[in-house]
Amino acid sequence: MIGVDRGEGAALTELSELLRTAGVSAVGETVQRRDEPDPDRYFGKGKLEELKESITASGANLVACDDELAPRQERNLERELGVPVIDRTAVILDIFADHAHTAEGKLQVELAQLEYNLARMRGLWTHLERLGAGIGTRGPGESQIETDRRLARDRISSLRRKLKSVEKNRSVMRKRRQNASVPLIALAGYTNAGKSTLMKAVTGSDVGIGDRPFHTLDPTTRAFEYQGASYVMTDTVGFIEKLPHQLVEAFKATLEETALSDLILLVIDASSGDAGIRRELAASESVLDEIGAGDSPRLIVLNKTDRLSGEEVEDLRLGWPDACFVSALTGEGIEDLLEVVARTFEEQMEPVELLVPYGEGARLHELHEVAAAIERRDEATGVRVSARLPSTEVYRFVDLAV
Ligand SMILES: Nc1nc2c(ncn2[C@@H]2O[C@H](COP(=O)(O)OP(=O)(O)OP(=O)(O)O)[C@@H](O)[C@H]2O)c(=O)[nH]1
Ligand SMILES: [Mg+2]
Repeated sequence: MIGVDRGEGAALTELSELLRTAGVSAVGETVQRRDEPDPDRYFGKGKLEELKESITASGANLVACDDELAPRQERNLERELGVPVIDRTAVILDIFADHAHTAEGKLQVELAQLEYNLARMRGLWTHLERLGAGIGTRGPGESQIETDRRLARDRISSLRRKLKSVEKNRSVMRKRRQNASVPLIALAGYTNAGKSTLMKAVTGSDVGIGDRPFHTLDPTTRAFEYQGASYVMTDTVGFIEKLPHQLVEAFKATLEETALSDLILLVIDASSGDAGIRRELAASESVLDEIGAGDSPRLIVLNKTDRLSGEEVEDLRLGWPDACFVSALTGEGIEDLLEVVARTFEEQMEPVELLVPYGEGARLHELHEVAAAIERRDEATGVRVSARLPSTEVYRFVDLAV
């Protein structure tokens, strides 16, 4: 494993986790302290020599880089080192390809992989073009790559079209949920933080849980009730630092579930230490920004408290006074979390008493679209309705208030 320490102390533990998930075992790491990777070879000359020696000594047959490599860096490294070189993005794409189960997930991963490969082919192609211009010929390699690029582009357009139609289905379902005006809660956060475990603890539904990054790729939505009110919870793909933008792009539709939710539970592994918590939070915030959920209401959930001592939890509470502390595994704190969630939604809803005159079915319909906890009673002049309305919608019905 290779990486650059930009002064924050590069830890390749995450890369080794990713590699383990992809079925590769790491035998060593070489890190260089520098502001930016070398644009041509990633490392400087001396470090490259050191790397060569450690490859020979360890018998490694693959080099994995913690950053996304420019095609040129990748090519130069392979030439110098004599072993295949892959970057972080390729490793993550590989894991995604392995974990995608639904038709949509598979399409999304293939799209991301093609985009990634196309960029690489383009790099190779410009390189050959330069050579070609030098010796004044068009090499066969070049036309082959042109064909490959065209095929890749065709496939990309066809994948985009297919994804569009899947998306349409999804938005119909989402619309139906929104109309039912059941609050939608989305789980978001670092991969392996325990989102799916929390989903299971809250909804009782049997979702996939695994001690490896990116176990969940396909979104799951489950309903649950708390104190008589209904909610819907969605669990989706986890985040990571430097999440390949091709993936964010390809998973836009999936991630939209998160962006459109009424409340985001930002799940963080509380046992990853203060620096770890901050890192997970920063990585999650940056993905949320990228998917347009930067301003969505959210609640920080610090999970896995069972791994901490009572004292450690108290210390964390001081630093994170607004966070909810839970153990999705033991169920500790879940009740308090749901209480906070319920209160959050209550604050956004106002109780109303309305009288809808007979013959105004359209208004009743309108009401049903946005109101919750509707109770209706037929009276002499119309339907008497008690309900809770989102504060932002109350003005639409003031004329019916009693
Ligand atoms: N000790 C402890 N382990 C937990 C807790 N919650 C989750 N885990 C473990 O953490 C690992 C990851 O849990 P998941 O629920 O799959 O995590 P996730 O956030 O859904 O991860 P991805 O879907 O891969 O992004 C599993 O091994 C869980 O058993 C907890 O509260 N305490
Ligand atoms: Mg999961």
